[in-house]
Amino acid sequence: MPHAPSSQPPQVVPPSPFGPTPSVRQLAWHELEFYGFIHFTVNTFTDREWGYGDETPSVFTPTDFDAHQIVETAAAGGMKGLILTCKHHDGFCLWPSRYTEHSVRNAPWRQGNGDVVREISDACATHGLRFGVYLSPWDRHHPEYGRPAYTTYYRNQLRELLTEYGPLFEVWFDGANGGDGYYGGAREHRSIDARTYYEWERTWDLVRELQPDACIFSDAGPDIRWVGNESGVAGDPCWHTLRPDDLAPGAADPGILNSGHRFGSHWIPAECDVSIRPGWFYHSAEDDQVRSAENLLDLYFQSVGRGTNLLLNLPPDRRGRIHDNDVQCLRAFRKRLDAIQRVDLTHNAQASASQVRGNDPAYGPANLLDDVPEHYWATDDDIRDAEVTLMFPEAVTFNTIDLREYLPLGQRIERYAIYIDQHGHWQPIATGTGIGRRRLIRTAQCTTERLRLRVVDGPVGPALSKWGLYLDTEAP
Ligand code: FUL
Repeated sequence: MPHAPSSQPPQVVPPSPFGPTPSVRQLAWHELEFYGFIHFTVNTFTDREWGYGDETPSVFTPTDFDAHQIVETAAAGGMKGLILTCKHHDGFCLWPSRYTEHSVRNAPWRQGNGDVVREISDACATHGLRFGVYLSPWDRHHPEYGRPAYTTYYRNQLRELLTEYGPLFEVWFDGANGGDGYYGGAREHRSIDARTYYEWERTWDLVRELQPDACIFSDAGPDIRWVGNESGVAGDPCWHTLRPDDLAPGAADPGILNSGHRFGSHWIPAECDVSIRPGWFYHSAEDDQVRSAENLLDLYFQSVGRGTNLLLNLPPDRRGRIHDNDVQCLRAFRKRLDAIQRVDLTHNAQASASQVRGNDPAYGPANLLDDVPEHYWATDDDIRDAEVTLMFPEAVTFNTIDLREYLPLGQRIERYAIYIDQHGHWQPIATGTGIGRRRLIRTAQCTTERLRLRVVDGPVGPALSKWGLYLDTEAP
């Protein structure tokens, strides 16, 4: 029998959380889903991916830098924030740091009065995007790299970025570490112990102290983990939980990061970073190798659609703007995604469930359809096999399914199967493991008046907050 929407407060106590659960800052981060990376530095002008560290600041000569064009491009693509490479491995600083001469202060751009970090962070604020920073731990320019003096320098710079550019949503700590470099003229190989050299606990404490709402990203968390590849593809499943015991930035197993640990001790969800072009920095030779909108859509389904966030890199060109090919691609991608999600076909469905927690309508399956993220369908604690059925007044045609768990109660659902009613028989159309923040499922085009979701083998009963259904009319 269909259950009424949950307008009444619950009479029955909610399920206890299962395993680790997200912090408030992690929950806010999950909501972002899609945001951008901006890779920009001397490499843009030397045509390299990793500067050696001996580049002179005079090469940094954007001819028409336009933070608004960059941020507007991101916003039009549906990005909710931008993370800027304030300093990449070459050590050149995009802001006039007090602690080095190797910065925009000594570049011809804006007669040495420019500050890329300021302009991008201000433009983000103007256009309603969140702002985040990338500060490369590895510095191939600094003479003290590899010795204790450098880590003091690194934290001083971090402090500048944490205190002078407004609220940050994410601080990105790269795992790439050590190797050949200029190192103040030494031109040698320097290696460090990735686990101990940077004194990560101390460094992260600084972020907690100065930007308590910012999520800390590294290979191993503590808030967000790397997904283990740079191709934008999350594991299937990609659990939000991890046992980070043996992991450190620059010392983590990509396979483990890609899938997480089902019964991990910490909530450390994955982020998929990938570039819109082959390189992270702009190279004119790659102007005709910008991804297609269809390819971006596939990546979206393989990242956001597996519960992770998608961090897509847009490299500004030598003008200091996003190249038109990238702008067009991002726009086309957005148009395509919006068209898919425009109509949620469940809007006039009725939902019924095999079991509802304490028979309390506050936990009823209508919660899956009301678009209130705090409302969820839940069962009694001992239910390990449960079903929800959607009934439509007329047959609907769809090929895309959208499921979301209620994350404050942990990642609970193990396996799921979806069936359609074909002339009175339940026919399976999709099965899988793990739902989490979001599970987008592409199916063959189906037409039915009844649809069923079954969840089995969970360690506890489910807490599911959304079931959406779309028709992608341009599906390949
Ligand atoms: C890597 C770096 O080495 C690349 O240059 C890029 O910044 C990527 C996002 O992270 O570790």
